Amino acid sequence: MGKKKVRIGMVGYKFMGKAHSLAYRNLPFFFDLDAEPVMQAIAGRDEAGVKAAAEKWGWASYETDWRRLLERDDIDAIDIGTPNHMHAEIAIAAAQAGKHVICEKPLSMNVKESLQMLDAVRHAGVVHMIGHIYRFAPAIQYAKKLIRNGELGQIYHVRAVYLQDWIMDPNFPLVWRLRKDVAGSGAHGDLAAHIIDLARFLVGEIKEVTGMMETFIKKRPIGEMTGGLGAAMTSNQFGEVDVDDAVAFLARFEDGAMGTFEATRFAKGNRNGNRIEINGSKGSIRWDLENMNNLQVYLDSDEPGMQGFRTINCTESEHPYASAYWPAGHIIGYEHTFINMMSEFIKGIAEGRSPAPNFEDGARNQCVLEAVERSSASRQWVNIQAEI
Ligand code: SOE
Repeated sequence: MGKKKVRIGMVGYKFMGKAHSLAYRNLPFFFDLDAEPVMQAIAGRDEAGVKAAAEKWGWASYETDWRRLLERDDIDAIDIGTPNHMHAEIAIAAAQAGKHVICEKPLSMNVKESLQMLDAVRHAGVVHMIGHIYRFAPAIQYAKKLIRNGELGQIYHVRAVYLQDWIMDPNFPLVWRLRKDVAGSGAHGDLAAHIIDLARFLVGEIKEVTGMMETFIKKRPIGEMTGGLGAAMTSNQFGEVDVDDAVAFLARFEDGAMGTFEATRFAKGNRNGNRIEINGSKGSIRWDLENMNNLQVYLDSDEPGMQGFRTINCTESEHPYASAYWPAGHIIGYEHTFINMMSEFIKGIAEGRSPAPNFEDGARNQCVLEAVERSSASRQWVNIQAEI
């Protein structure tokens, strides 16, 4: 008997469209699962663009209206890689049409929408997942194992930053990622959402936050994204930037740890500086995306005189996902985190369960995002109210 096929319909064909396409293509090459993805159809509004993407990345067909994907009975799962303001509408419609769904982060524009999305997938009984890829780096998975096994002891500190610099030029245009009506927020939903996910995964739930947000460049020429993180001006007119360029917040975790978080697109020289350090009563870990295979570990149990941070190259068979690829020491990269994530999505569909991170994680993440926004506006500490 052949493998179960999971026929994917993907919405969006820019940066995330490319990353997800590559993951579906390479998944059966590296993972031997009971089911495999079929790249059935890709959707996008611009016919020339979506057709070219379909041909280049290997999709069997294309549509110029995402709703067509939901009407087709040769599609089992919908993959959403659109700008954020479309996530809720597509995900809810997909669930109502009985399709499994994977959605890019942040889950939605606000908590209300996230809860509606969660309600829709639960009600329909479909498998759901959100695209927080960084928890699928073998080094992060291994850090989780160390923390779960108590190797770090009681966790006292979480110190996380996500630093980029790609919009610092004042002439970088006002693209969808800088518009509140399309993105919801700026560095906050784009970058802080990732480090919140890492912290929730590794340490647990956040109880309360106090934060500040800043927009350094308040007007920019109108423009649009051109693929990846490239952009072009489409007009000489200027528009107002109504999202944050940077955010910082303090957090208290339910288990007593304290956290500091910073996400910015204004940290010169930092192209994709996603870093986290966790300190416990018996040890610490440090991770840096730009050196993503390495995990730095300090353990108090090391003999005196030999104590210090050691660097573990997480490419050994003990490190989750690593053995799907190459022999030890043969490193993997950014795109492999997407393949690892898709392996869980496809497995989840075959087994009829929603793997983490799913819409519940997305909604809890959104509760933290929204609490930080409220705290920044009110200059008060805000409790996380997760009605989930
Ligand atoms: C741009 O800031 C971006 O591509 C984010 O949108 C992604 O979520 C992050 O993984 C890398 O940076």
